[in-house]
Amino acid sequence: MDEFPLYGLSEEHQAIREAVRAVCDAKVAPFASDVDEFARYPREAADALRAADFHAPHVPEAYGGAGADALATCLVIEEVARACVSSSLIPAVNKLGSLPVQIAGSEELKKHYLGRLAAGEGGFSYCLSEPDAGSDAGAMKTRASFEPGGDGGTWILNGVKRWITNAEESEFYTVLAITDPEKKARGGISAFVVEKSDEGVSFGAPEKKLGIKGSPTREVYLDNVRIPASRLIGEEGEGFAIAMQTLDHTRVTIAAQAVGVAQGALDYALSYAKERQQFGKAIAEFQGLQFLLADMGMKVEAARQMTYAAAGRSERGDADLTFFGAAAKCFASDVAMEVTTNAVQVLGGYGYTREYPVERMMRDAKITQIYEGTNQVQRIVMARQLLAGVQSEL
Ligand code: COS
Repeated sequence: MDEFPLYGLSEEHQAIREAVRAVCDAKVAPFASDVDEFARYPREAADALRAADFHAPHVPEAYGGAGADALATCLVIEEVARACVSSSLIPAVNKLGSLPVQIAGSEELKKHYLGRLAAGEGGFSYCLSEPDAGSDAGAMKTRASFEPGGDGGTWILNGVKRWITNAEESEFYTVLAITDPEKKARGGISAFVVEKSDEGVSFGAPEKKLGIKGSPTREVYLDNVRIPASRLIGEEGEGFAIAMQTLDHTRVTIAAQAVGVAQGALDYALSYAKERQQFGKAIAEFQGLQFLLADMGMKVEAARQMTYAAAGRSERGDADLTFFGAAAKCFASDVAMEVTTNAVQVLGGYGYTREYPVERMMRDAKITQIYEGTNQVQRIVMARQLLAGVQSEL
């Protein structure tokens, strides 16, 4: 009951929002345009988030982390995305990459890797997708074969992972690989922790993207990478289920990112509309524009409420999280695309130039409809849940 007093944020959650916003106003927003313009890593944001312990807030206190719950983690990501979407991928992808360890890893793996992540010794990326395995994640070809021997044996990984956010920047990688080609997604895929420093790990050139230009996206090459058996996450064959369970939780964080960028664009459009004079008055006084702004505000708020509701389910591990994670991500990202596009419209010709931030926000928003499962995949996930009778009891 304390979590959502009178269906609002607790004082603790509000305080977290204010604290992140202060960091973002001072150390993230001022660099957002430069980061985009030069497609450079948001080093200032990374340092500031690390200093304030917002770089991987989800890591439990038991492993040296800030111990933020799912809603607090969403608030961090939302606020960072409001200032700079590229920077918001730091806390978001650190959660995505490390959640498999947190969900299914041995105590030894958790202590070692969650501890190092929390301490700022390296970021964590997630390697599921491949050149020919995007929506059809089960079609992956990366192979892990086992070689028995002293100390429990060795896993040898070979393959190519594509679209890996923060690749090369991160020290740690959760890698999904085939361990039984007959079974594939049904018991034939396993999850492993790979380190950047492992022999045989290398990276492709950064992708030249439409948006989130400050967040490096590269291929990850695994060429006879030999890792100890202790780096297997969970049991052999559990990898696909762990990967899907992870996405159930982290799709909520993408929804938060989408809400953040939409709010950033709305804030800018509102202040511009009050300043910009045409026909002798501020354009905010025209009802046609007011209707547009009202729709933007209404949709951002609906997306936010859905995201927070999904975050509550993520924190509690409710049975309908799969539906809510997909629904929040799909709805919020569609709203982000619409609201950022309309923010460009409010600014007219100015909005179409790089002198103003809304075109960056529009380009950044687009990815939220694509990654962590396209919105078409989200609709497949939702429909399956509905047809299976897994629905909210609210
Ligand atoms: N939680 C736990 N386990 C799950 C799960 C979930 N949400 N969803 C699936 N699984 C497990 C199940 O155990 C299932 O086996 P059973 O049906 O025998 O129980 C197994 O995984 C295979 O699931 P499914 O049959 O649904 O797999 P499909 O190949 O049909 O794929 C989709 C389903 C398309 C939904 C899935 O591949 C997907 O989410 N694709 C998008 C991937 C993605 O988000 N990529 C972005 C990469 S991260 S940037």
